[in-house]
Amino acid sequence: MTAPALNTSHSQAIFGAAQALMPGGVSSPVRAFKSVGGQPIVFDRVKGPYAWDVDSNKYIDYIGSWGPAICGHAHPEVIAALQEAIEKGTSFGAPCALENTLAEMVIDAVPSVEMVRFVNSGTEACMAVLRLIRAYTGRDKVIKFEGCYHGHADMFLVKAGSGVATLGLPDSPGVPRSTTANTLTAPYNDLEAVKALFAENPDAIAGVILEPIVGNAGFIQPEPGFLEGLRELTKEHGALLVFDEVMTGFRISYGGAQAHFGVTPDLTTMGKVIGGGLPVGAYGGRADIMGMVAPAGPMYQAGTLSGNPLAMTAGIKTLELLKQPGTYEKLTATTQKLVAGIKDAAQSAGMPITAASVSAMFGFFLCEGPVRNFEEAKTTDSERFGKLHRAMLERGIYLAPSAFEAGFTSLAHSDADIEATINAFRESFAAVA
Ligand code: HOZ
Repeated sequence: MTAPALNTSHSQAIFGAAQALMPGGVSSPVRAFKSVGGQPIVFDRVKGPYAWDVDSNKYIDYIGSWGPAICGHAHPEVIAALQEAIEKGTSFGAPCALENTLAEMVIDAVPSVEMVRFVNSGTEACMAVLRLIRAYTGRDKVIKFEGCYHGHADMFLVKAGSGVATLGLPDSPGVPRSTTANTLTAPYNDLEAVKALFAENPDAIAGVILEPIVGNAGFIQPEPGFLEGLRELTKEHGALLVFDEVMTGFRISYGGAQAHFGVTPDLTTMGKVIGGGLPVGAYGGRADIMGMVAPAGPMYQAGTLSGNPLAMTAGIKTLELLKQPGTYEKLTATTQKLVAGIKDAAQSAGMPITAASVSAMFGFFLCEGPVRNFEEAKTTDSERFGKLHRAMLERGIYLAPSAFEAGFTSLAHSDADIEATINAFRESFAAVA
């Protein structure tokens, strides 16, 4: 069925004007729609599972601000808590009791976390955790995986996922070779490659960092034994294991991917959900390692807005909502229904697909699969994905504008929303087949 024409004239005018004001017209690359063609829509407001653009078009949103909106956008309880908190000020630059509350909640929930430091973004958390593992072990090298994204700090911009993968960029200019000389890479799900790196670099590797479920090269799950193998290997070589749970923290389960898989790293980075939609990141882990962080120890890291009362308030309220019984069962059922519908719709249109979900995180690739690493992810039909993305947008569905980003559902997505989305997939797959 042909979709009604989408009028995005106001979006186009605003994005046009933005070109002269901000590089590429955006504050972060993927949202510019470069890899899917067409122009981005400009948002006006969000509520529950929906987003409205400046032309008053309504979309069912599967990005959720790239993860934070797990309870639905602008949840009334989060908004009410923020309204109360804002009366007391927006930033103290001094200790506040709310930090203790959120820290206790994170420590209670996440198996690896005995102490935590709040920062303002996932990038900041990963940057700091790398300094920390180097400080603690006295070693310089780190292993990361191809297609994993740990923010845009220099030493992680090697075979990185997210926008780097979306735009097909080589490793970024401006990053000195000397900075990335200590960043070693391996294919995801390849324990033998990691073993080889440890053998080639005896007593030199500070740690291994990974997304325990990849969300920045599309959605890729760890194969059975992979996380366990990394846990053993790091222990054996006196290196630290770091889970980057910026996407998966409080999304895969209340205790994150580490609770879901039963593998406890030494350190964890977080972001997105723990900020309830405000800018927050955090890193935490074993108390003896966290004791290295200034002012308890010598490893320096600081931030003027870190632990600010608004971000803490939104995070606390969001975690309180997530802690209610049945939350993750509901998220899982919603997402499984969506993914089953996507698969069925693609198959009915005779299109190759591989799709999966865990809890409120999902993804699909337009290829036969299986997809176990970034090389295999790249076999997805990106050109057709671009057309599919446009067809879905015309039918009121807002998907990540990249074949290499995961999708996110929320507690606010109803059965009717999922059914409407599956119908849109049916029509869109047929339209682009
Ligand atoms: N790095 C985020 C996606 N994994 C944000 C993308 C954007 O807003 O451009």
